[in-house]
Amino acid sequence: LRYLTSGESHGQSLISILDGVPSNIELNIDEINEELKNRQSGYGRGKRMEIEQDTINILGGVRGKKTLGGPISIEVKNKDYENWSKYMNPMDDVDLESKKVSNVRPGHADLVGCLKYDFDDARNVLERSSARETASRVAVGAICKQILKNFDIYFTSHVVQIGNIKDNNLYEFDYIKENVDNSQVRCVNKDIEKDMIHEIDKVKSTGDTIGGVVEIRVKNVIPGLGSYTHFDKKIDGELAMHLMGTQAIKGVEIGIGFDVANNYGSKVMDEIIYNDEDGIRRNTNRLGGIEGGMTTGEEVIIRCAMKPIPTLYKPLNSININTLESYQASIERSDNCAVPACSVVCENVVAFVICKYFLDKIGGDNLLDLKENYNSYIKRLGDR
Ligand code: EPS
Repeated sequence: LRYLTSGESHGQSLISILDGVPSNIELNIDEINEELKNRQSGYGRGKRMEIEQDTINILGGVRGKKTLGGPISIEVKNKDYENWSKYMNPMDDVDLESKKVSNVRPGHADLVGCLKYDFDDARNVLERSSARETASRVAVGAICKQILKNFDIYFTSHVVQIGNIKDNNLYEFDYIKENVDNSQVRCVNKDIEKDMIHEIDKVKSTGDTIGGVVEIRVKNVIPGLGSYTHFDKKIDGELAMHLMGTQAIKGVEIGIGFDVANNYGSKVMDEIIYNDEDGIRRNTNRLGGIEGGMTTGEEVIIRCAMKPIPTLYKPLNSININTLESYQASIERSDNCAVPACSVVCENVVAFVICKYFLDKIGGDNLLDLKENYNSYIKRLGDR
């Protein structure tokens, strides 16, 4: 399973091509669009979200709602392109001056992007580095979820920190899944939610931005996705790569994460138990469902730290890349907190990786073969 995305934030469309999906998987377009809507609805987003109402248009690889086994091409249109075609049209002459960005923003891809690609205009960089691209990644992940639904593998995510407001409570998977979409900040504790909203408002009033931490959970993952046999087959490595490759993510933890360093071994490992009903289980899940680069069958638990968005309404000191004079960074329309959106994005990014490793492990060109292979693996594990 692999995918590519293409498209600029204010271009015509975002396009993704997802290759390796088995045939005869039924797709539910409403569920995919619901994911896209959730990505857009978080508290703290800017004016752009009032313009866009993202929905997907499937251009290939699917017939009569069922996958054909070939690459699936997915389009998410940018409604804002109407207002940007004179600056962004790919093949006509365009107005290069009106939207030119020369005062590069600290913490953004602007500066190094211009140096590396030989641009005098950071617009050429920010259009692609923009987190608008995550709409494509959510669409791809949403399709992966629909593949895995056939095997009762489910995903959820929530916000556990905005700035220094933390939700340290432990929640069951189902509680998060049932409640998270009712919260504007994707926090399932009503009191903490209020504090988070207050924090976002406070930060916005000062022209600043704020980051946070999101937690992703995956339920009913079979044991043995990934492998200990080589570094690049370890599923935790691949999860970290895809998540760190998501705009603004600065850290990824699995299970208790960095806390492994603060505790003795007896408080880090999960004891192994067996009973006839549940089979082989772990008594705790501190290692977040991954041991030796392989899923254990326990819930996969991942946390990601998102940095505050670098586009500030009270800009930091920087330089003009063309004159090299000191300037304040450019002010662009922006979100002041995108942590709730990041929770939806990371959940779908994880769905792609889990699906990729699931298909690698189970194999099968079509849903029937996949189910047979799955059943035979589960039966063999059950016999142990
Ligand atoms: C973004 C800037 C804002 C965000 C955008 C990401 O857009 P604009 O420049 O049009 O105001 O709203 O996010 C999205 C459009 C999105 O769909 O998530 C940036 O600079 O990264």
